[in-house]
Amino acid sequence: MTQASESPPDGAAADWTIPQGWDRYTAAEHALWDRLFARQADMLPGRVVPQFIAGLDMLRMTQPGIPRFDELNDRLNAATGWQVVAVPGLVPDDVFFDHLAHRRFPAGNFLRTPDQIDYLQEPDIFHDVFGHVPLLADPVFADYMQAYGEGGLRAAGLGAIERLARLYWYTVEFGLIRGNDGLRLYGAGIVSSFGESIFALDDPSPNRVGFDLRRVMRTRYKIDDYQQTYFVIDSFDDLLRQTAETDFAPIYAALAAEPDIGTDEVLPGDRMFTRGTQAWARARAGQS
Ligand code: HBI
Ligand code: FE
Repeated sequence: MTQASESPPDGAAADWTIPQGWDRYTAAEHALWDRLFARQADMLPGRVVPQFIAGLDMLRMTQPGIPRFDELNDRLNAATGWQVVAVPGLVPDDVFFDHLAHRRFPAGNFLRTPDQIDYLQEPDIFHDVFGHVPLLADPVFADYMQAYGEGGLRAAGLGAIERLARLYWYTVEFGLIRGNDGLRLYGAGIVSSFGESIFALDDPSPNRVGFDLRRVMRTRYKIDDYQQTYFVIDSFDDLLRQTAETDFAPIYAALAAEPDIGTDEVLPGDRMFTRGTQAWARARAGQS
């Protein structure tokens, strides 16, 4: 992911947090949030994991306008002990992990501009709050996110942050989950994107592969296009069990001897849900 500079900008606390500054959002920004919200909320039922919709309802995120973090936090804290804190943008890895380990989710306080409605690189408040926060109201996913932060702090000491960044990417940001009636979305990078919410589930291009911790930690990722491979978990319980109850140090040591796996590669041991055509990625490559 993008590197952030090492010391907090002017006006930010030592842990990089800033006030949300809710009063500064303009009417046009509230209207843009509502437009983004309506577009996703209309499409996601039947496509997203049910816990996501339950979280939107429980946190009253269905009310119009950009949410106030203080109100959101009253409900979120009651549900799982998590809270949302405002940050100016990407924060350094160790700062990010420390917040998660303490059940604080750092969210950008700014909203994208209308010309960035479908894509922007820095995580804004729509991605961070609409995409990430609903699942923080789910007790099992909430524990996974804390365990991820704790694992990140340990990984930093072992020089293995890139391994954990891949795990985050392919679960928290771009994960798919098995439902009773087919695959469902849960990754925040997908559910906050109109195009990828369709692509990740319905397009014949990408591979959809059963989640395997070591496999995921060896797999590179793309940050500037739809994913070429999505990994499918069985349940949040299973994800939590495979990570929180695993000692990563010996895995990092073993993986050091193994080559990285390309973004579109399929391995003999992969549990395939879909073998993708990669037509999308090939067409993109042909354009440039
Ligand atoms: N900072 N604000 C913010 N949001 C992120 O998702 C984020 C970050 N800093 C580091 C980071 N993510 C990743 O590099 C880690 O997940 C590895
Ligand atoms: Fe994110």
